[in-house]
Amino acid sequence: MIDVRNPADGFKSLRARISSLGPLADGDRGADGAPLTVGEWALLLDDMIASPGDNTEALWNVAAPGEDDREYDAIFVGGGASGRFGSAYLRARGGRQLTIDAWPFLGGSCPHQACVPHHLFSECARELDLARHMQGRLWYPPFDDKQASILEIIELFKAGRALPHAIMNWQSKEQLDMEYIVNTPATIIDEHTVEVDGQRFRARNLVLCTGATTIYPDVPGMGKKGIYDFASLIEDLDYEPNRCVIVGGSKVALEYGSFFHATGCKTTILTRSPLMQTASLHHVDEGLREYVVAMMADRGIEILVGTELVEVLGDGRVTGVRYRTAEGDIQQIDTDFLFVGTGERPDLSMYEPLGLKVDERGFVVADATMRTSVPSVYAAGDLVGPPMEMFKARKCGVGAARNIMGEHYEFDYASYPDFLHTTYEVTWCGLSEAEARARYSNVIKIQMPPDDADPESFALPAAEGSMLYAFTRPILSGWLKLVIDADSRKILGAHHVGFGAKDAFQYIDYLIRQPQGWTMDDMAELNELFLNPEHFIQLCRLRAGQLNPVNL
Ligand code: COM
Repeated sequence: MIDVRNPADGFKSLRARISSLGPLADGDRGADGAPLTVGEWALLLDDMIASPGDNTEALWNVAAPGEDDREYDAIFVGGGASGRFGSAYLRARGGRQLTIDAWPFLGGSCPHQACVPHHLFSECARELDLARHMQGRLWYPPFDDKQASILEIIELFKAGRALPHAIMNWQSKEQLDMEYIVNTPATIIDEHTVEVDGQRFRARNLVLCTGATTIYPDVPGMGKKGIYDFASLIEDLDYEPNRCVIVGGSKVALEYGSFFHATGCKTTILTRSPLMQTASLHHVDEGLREYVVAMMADRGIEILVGTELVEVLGDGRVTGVRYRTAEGDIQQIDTDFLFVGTGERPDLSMYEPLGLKVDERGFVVADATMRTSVPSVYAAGDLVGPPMEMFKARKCGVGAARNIMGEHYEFDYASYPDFLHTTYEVTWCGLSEAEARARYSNVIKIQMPPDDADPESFALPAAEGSMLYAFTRPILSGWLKLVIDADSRKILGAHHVGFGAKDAFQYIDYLIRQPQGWTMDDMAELNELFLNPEHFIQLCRLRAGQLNPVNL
C-alpha cells in the first residue's frame, strides 16, 4: 500500500517517484512534509492509468490510529458521483466515512469514460455542425468532411483526463476531509463489513455505488474487433473509423451518433423503437421529438426504425452488419465501426453475500431514502436504475448520507428533468403537451416556431449559439414549447432544443415543481437579458395580459 495521508511517512520516495514521471510547474511542486499537490496527483494518476500492471498498490488515505478512532458511519463501495458526494455530505455532517474504489481515482466513470468525454464530444459536434453549415460564408473556410478525427479527439481527452482525476483525489482529501482507499477492489463480507487491501473495515452502514456497464446484444460476431461502447471507445479505439453503425436507440446512441456523424464518419442508427420513444425516457414531448429526429436526419444521419441487429460480419475485425428490417427482410451495411447503445445494467455478483432484492431489469431495489431490502445497506447511482445522470447519482448518494446521519430525506428519482445532446442541447422538464392534455381540460402552449408557421422562414428561437443559423437557415435555430394550464395559469412543462437550454432548465424544473407551482405571470415578472436562449420570459409577458390566455 502507499499511504498518501501522512507526508512524514515514506513520502520522500513517493514524491521523488512522482518527480521522475514528468515535469512539474513551480506551483505544483509540493514542499517536503506537505500533502500531494494537484500537479503531483496528476502525474501519479497518469502513470497508474497508463501502466496499471506496474501500479498495483492501493493508495491509502485513512486516518491513522489515534487520529480518528470512531466507528465508521458508512462505507461507500464505489467512489463515483454518488459515493463521492454522499461521502462528502456525510463527512460535512460530522460523520465518519470510508470510500473505496477499484480505480486509482475518485469521481468514477464520469471524468474517465462517460460524462466528461461525452461533453467534449458534444461540443465538438456543435462546432463541427456550425463549421459545416457555414462553410464558404463569412470567414468560414470550405469544410473537408475528413478534417475531424474521432481518434484525435479521444487522444486529446485521454491526454488531459488525469487532471480532473487529480482534482477529485486532492479535493476529496484536502478540502472535503474524506477517508478513502483507491486502486483496489472491495470485497463484501456482510452488511457491515468490507475487506479491502487485505484488511477488514466495519461500519454502521454500507452504501453501494458501483455503477453499471453496457449490455451487448447477444448476436453472432459480437466479440470482434471494431465493436465499442462509450467506455471501450475511450480505452481501446486505435484506428480512425470511416463508417459507423450504431445499434440501439438510447440517449447514448443519439449523442454519440451525432458526434460521429459530425466528424464526417457517416452514421446509421439501427433501433427497434423510434428514437426518444424508448421506455428509458419519459415526458418526451412529441413536437420536441419530431424536431430532434428531423434535425438529425437533416444532417444526414440514417435512422432505421423497427430494425434488429442479427449478425456482425468480419474475419476478426468488423467489416459489416446484417440486420432485420421492419418488414422482416435481411439487409447488410458495410462498416468498420459498430457502436453499442442498447443500455446499461449493473454487475451485482460482488453483492451476493447480501442477498439484495433486485428488480426485473437487474437493478438494485431501493426506496426513496435509498434503503435497499437489507437493513443498514443503501444503494445509489446507476445501480438503482435510470436515469443514468449525474444529478440523480449525486443526490442519491447525498440522500443516503442524510438518512444515515439521522435525517429523514426522500428523493423521488423517478421524476426528473432530462436532457441529451445531438448537435443541440435537448432539454425537457414537467409534462409533455399530450400528458398535460390528458390531465387538464384547458391546456395552451407557447411554442417557437408555432405550428402554423413555416419553420424554414420563422427565425425563432434565436439567441446565443443560434444566431448564425437563424440568419442563414432559420429552421436550424431550434425549437421550444411551454405547456400551460390556462385555468390556473401554471406552467406544466417546458421543452427546448437549442443552446443554453440546460442552464435555464435547472431552475425552471425547480420553479414549476414548487408546491404552489409557477405561473406564466410569475415567469413574466422575471427580468430577461435580451436575447436569451429560452425566450420563455418575454413570450409569457406577451400573453400575461390575457385573462383567458390562448396559444402563442
Ligand atoms: C464529476 C465526478 S466528473 S464527481 O461527481 O464530482 O464525483
